[in-house]
Amino acid sequence: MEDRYNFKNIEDKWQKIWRDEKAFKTEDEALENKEKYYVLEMFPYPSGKLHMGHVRNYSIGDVIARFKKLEGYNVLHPMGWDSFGLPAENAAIKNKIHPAKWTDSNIKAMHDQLDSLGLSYDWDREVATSKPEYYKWTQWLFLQFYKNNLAYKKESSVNWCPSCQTVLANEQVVDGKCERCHTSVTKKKLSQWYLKITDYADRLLEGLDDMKGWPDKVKLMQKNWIGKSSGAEVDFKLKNLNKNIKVYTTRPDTIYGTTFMVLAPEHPLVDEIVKSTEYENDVKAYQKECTNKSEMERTAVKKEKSGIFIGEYAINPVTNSEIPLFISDYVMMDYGTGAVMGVPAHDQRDFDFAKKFNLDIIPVIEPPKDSKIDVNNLTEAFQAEGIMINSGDYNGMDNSKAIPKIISELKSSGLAEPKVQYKLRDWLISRQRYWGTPIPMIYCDTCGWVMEKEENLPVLLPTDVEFSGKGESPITTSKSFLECECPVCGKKARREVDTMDTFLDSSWYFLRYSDPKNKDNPFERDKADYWMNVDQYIGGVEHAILHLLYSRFFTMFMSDINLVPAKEPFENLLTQGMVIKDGAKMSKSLGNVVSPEEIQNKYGADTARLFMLFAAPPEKELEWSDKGVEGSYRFLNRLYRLVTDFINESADKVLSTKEIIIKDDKDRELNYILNNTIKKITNDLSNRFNFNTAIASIMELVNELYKYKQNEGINFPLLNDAINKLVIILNPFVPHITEELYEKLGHEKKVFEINWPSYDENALIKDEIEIIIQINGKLRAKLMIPNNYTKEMMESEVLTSDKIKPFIEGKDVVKVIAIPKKLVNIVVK
Ligand code: ANZ
Ligand code: ZN
Ligand code: ZN
Repeated sequence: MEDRYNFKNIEDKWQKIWRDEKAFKTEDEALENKEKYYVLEMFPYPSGKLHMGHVRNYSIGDVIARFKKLEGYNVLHPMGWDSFGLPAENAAIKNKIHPAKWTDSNIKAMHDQLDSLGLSYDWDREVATSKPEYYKWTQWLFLQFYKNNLAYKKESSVNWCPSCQTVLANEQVVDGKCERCHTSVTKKKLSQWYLKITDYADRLLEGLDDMKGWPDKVKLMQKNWIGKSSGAEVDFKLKNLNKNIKVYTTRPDTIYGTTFMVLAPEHPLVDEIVKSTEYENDVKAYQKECTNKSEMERTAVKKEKSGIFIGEYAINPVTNSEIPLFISDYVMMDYGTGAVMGVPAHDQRDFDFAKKFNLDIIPVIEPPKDSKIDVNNLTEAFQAEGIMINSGDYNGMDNSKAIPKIISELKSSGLAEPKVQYKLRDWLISRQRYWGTPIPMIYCDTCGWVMEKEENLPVLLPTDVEFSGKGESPITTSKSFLECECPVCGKKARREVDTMDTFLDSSWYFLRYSDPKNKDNPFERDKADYWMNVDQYIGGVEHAILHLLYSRFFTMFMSDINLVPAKEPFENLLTQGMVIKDGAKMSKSLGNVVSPEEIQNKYGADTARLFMLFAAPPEKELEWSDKGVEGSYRFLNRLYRLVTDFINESADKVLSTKEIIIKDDKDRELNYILNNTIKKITNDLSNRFNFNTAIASIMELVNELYKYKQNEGINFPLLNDAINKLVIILNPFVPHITEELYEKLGHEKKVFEINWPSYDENALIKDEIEIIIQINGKLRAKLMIPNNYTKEMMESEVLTSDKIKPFIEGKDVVKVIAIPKKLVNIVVK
């Protein structure tokens, strides 16, 4: 009877068994006293369709989860949905369907797709951030931030996407454009909620040092984002107005070279300086020009500098010279003091500015003697270290040594303070959208902003809203939502209509999985204690900064208020590479998308998984290849044939694996390859996630098994052992076909119920050498022994050898001298 690999039947069958038997349900530690392992893939936005990037991400996670379970860990491997966000709202406007309905049907569709890939999730722990049971706790957490003075409302000029009609965080503005719709971002004054992540800047930075399990590139990106720098704030007197202006500089050593000063156009002193002067109108016009520019545009290093003189001078505190005052868009108001001392000789932006406005360039640091730079005729700023010149008493000193000296000298005259600065800004969390977590705050004319009472949470999203796509957030069209009672004085009040940035939802979901159904708390402390940290987190590198930084911030805060033990959420991080085709990321606009369904229908989920895992190491880009997919499919067919043929051929054989006797070299060779493969896979899966090389060596094992079967006198117990173990070690990669084959091999237990095979170190000793055996100094025999045998092992091997027995039988062995790799001399009487 021909038995062909029918992936469709096999995959449906095993998915049903896993579902029905709740094969991957996780027990809390109270029930099972096992060591835990928490593996997590970044949860998706429920767009309705999986793409290849998802398949790759989840296949990687699934291998780890299944492997750890086989190793005997109590594995937590959950999945959920980052289900708030703009697409649902846009769909509501376009298709007249409520965002909740649209989201729910997408979740269902994607859940089915995940199941069809055979992913080993504990679906009993599924969470969706847009469900009231979940966002109740996001709101509760917001209130904890508020109570701890880490949430505040502030009027500010914000990034505004005119097309999405919402505020964007700096991080969501890419090259001056909206990250989502690519419309140019403008500025708008709005009163917004912020979380004070800057209070945690130092801890977020220092924490990185201990995070051995994170890729260096991700840590560096976070470090740069936090952007700690140290320097000083220095006071410059104004010539006419009786005021000082503070600048922030990281290079006080260059102060003698300061030939002008630049203020941000928004600097509060500008209006006062130009009021009723001839400069007033031009300055106003320039300021207006700047308002619509993004930070990215303004600070680009290469761009042509613009600016305007504002009719005032400052006094350089060390040279007493008068320096002209400008405004320019390259100085940002929200960094440092919003004012810089212009040192054109040593700062490129200042250099460009000085060239444009014909300002003095005074070098104060000398390039090394052997360099070609003419310090009195610079063609660009000299930004490196060197010896001080044109700097009074500091001449001749290393510039780095001068920094603290100049700071302390200025400090003693009350003109400077050492200062540490961060690039990191507070996190703007208000969004003028409907489909997000309502911010649980209430405005009362008498009491101001007050918190909704915790017992009234969740503040539910209203349903009586219109999705017109125009103007303000749809939430503002709901009467029932807006009007409420002040929780403090009971008077009529109104609710905050902004919802939260969805990054808040995803900043704590990994904790909710530890106790997803809890109605009284975000999670039980005990459960978080047991499950945290996430042992292995897997996701795209595009989340290196925002999601991963915010999650760290949330976790630190929750640890400060004793909600969680861990200060860091993710022990190990794997950032998987992109899936590309024809050299570019798969995308609709390029028309190079291959859908997972297409591949699954043609070849099955196991083939799709195997291809993804085999084609490249997880961190690297994966180039799509139809040939590669076919190759993976052929391999699975070959595997299927190998095992089913073996079952037929061995039907009448005794196959006890307890007693495997290695009879000859070909047995020894196979046993070696088998154990070596298990060892390699175990290492590859435990430490490095080198799935591609792991799979390559399993393929090699399959080749060897085919070869072995060609031999005369097959050792069936050995072959049986090898084939059983082959099926188990392939299981994490291709779970359906291996469960099927394991069942065909006659096992009652399923692979998900058994243990990972161990390997036999002895079988790995392969290289043998010939040694000489002497009896009383005379050569009597030669013997093959493993080349790494110790003296003791040689001795016992030789004394029990059939070749030697005749020489020593009935005699007294007085002495045995063994020289490793060479000879054994036996002295007998
Ligand atoms: C004088 C100087 C001389 C500077 C020199 C640099 C080199 P980081 O390291 O990023 O913190 N700066 C200060 N505030 C600014 C603002 N609001 N907008 C734009 N630029 C600002 O950079 C600090 C340096 O950036 C400061 O040191 C200042 O220029 C400028 F040879 O002061 B420096
Ligand atoms: Zn937009
Ligand atoms: Zn009130």
